[in-house]
Amino acid sequence: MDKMKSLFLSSLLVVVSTSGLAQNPIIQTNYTADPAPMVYNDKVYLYTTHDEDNSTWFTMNDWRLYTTSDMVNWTDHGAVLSYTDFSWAKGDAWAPQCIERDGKFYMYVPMISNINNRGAIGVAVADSPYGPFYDPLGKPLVQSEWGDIDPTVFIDDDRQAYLYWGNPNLYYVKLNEDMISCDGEVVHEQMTHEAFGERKGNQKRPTLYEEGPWAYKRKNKYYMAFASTCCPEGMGYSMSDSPTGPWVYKGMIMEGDRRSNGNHPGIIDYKGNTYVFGFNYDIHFSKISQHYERRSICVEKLTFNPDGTIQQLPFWTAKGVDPVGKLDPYRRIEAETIAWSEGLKTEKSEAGMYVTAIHDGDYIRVRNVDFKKGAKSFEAVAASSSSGGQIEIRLDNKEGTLIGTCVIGNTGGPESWKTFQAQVDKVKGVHDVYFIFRGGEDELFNFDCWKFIR
Ligand code: FUB
Repeated sequence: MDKMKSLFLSSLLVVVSTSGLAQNPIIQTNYTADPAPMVYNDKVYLYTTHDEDNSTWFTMNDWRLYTTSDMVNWTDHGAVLSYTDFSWAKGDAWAPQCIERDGKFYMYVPMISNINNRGAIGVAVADSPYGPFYDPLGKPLVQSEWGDIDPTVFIDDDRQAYLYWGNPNLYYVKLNEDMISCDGEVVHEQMTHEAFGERKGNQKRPTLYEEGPWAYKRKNKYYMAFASTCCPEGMGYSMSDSPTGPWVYKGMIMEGDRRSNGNHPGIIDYKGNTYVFGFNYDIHFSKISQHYERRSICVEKLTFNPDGTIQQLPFWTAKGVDPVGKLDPYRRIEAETIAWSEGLKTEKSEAGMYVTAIHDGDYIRVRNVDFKKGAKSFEAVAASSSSGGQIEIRLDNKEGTLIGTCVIGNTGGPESWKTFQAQVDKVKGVHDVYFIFRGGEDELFNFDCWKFIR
């Protein structure tokens, strides 16, 4: 990938809001990029790439999944696919997209192929959006001599599926109904100024199209959003009356900004709104001023003009988007369901996901918790090989009303789970809930799930 790293970024130190009111970036426990949101059965499934914590360049080994039903509380499902699941791949688990067809889930992923040492696109299939995904082909779906990255997949209303991809050119091919074979030849889109805008001073990349295409349809208009120019990358888009073009460049969804070297649009309609996902480097820059590829996914709401064009957004706001649902606290909520957190990591064991690396002062915020039936007590499933700690339960902000404290003791091991209970003060209505972790200097405990009892 032809990316000039912007050295000036190393002097930028971005301060992520620690007020507990921030909503962007939406994932704080891992570095995530290249958002691929999918709506299925009234839920958003967000497939992501994953920059390793120590990544200095694009150190990316697997694809992760996060889900939400309210656009603010995101549940971490960990890695659902890795490049090691493809016998022909040797690394670089880059921008994916997953789509459902007739009850099966198809994930298109670019990797470096060990056949010709270049980027190639594979497909993995599962019976559930959570996986397990497997490689039905045992070879790339698309492999050319020029290197192929950033697939986006789209099924039109007539059920014809299309796969688009490419940097610095845009290609597409029709997919057969089986979704794992191509119908006909690969088409190289005409990279004209009219189609993708004009970039000045770069003969190899004459248009604003850089990479990361995202195909989307609304009211019979086709949209091709893409990471635009480099670097920094913004997000541009073109429109067409057909999924195969001709495309007409319409402008920027978001201008490039020094706070984000890269970008990568993912667009969905959900609960009456349209959302665009992308990423910035805020969490990374809040820790270290050196520029590395450690990115964090953000989301904003899109607004359309009557002619279908998109109103340009400012750079990612800290506020992000408003909730479009409420959290039911009387059912088991996974601890890794998080609107905002500080200091925490998540881990996957055979028993499932849990929150770990919990130290004194770290916290989780969950939003829009609906205490419509009140609550008498709180229950947490946790495990500790140390002396444990406490979970302070506070309402509406980090220093808000303390309604209870759940004491977590030693359980005999980091995955020896036990249920702990605490009485809570009277609570009614809809609140943001903060779990503030308290204890000694060492790691306190691992946190699996929680609920309130009426
Ligand atoms: O994340 C690795 C690569 O960087 C993606 O494939 C591109 O879209 C860019 O985001």
